[in-house]
Amino acid sequence: MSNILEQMQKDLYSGKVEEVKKEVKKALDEGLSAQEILNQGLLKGMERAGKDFKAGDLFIPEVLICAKAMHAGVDVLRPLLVGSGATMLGKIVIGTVAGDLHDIGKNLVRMMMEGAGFEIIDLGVSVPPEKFVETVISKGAQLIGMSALLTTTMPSMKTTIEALAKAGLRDRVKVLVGGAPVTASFAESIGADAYAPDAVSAVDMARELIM
Ligand code: B1M
Repeated sequence: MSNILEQMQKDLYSGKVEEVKKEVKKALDEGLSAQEILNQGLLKGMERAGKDFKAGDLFIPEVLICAKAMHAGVDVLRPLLVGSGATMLGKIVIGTVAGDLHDIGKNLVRMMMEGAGFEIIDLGVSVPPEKFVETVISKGAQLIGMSALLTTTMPSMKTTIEALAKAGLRDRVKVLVGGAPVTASFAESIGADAYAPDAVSAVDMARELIM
């Protein structure tokens, strides 16, 4: 692996925001692709932080600092991942479900969807079911994308689908779910239309569902 990617992983793990930004720019200058830098540099660094967090070797403030460095690196890549001049394929409301503050994966999904030409309304984190429903009505969205990273917040996906049905919207809005603990069988069990394991397949699924 290129030295710059290894250094990027280390600096992301140490939360060195400015260094990570510089390394992302340098890696681009060296000819690495945005996707390669994202997968082999930034996400690998975050993965290491995740392992150590799980093992109890890193604590929340430290993981937050890693996440800040991750966001800084992704910001540099954003124009390349998102592309330009794409036409709007449809409207998607996206958010992390109620009680859940994890947004790195959701932001990647949003970026990829924007890049593919969808109009995205991002409700942020800890989005209650009624907020999803309200936004579908006010913005006329065709799809809701929900992200959950905690097993304890996954049930909010089901509650949101029930709230859509109660509002009489279920027939005209598709539901896509994802996030590390979410599976295809869970998606099916709660009545979602689709599950995507990563940001790239989320775009494929959205295309299939809306178009
Ligand atoms: Co938290 N956390 N965290 N955390 N955190 C996890 C998720 C955990 C697995 C760590 C662990 O113990 N191993 C664990 C959950 C355990 C469980 O539920 N089974 C956990 C926990 C327990 C917690 C707290 C409860 C800790 C505590 O307080 N004791 C707490 C909860 C706070 C809350 O949400 N209410 C907490 C807090 C935090 C931080 C705030 C410190 C920080 C979040 C910062 C932020 O997001 N801005 C954080 C982080 C960073 C993590 C880990 C380390 C990394 C998550 C991440 O960003 N991954 C995570 C450990 C891990 O996952 N290994 C962990 C990278 C990201 C690109 O992947 O989000 O999976 P991911 O997204 C992927 C796919 O899943 C998919 O595409 C993305 C890109 O390919 N995808 C979708 C995601 N959403 C999608 C939506 C789609 C389709 C695909 O359609 C709409």
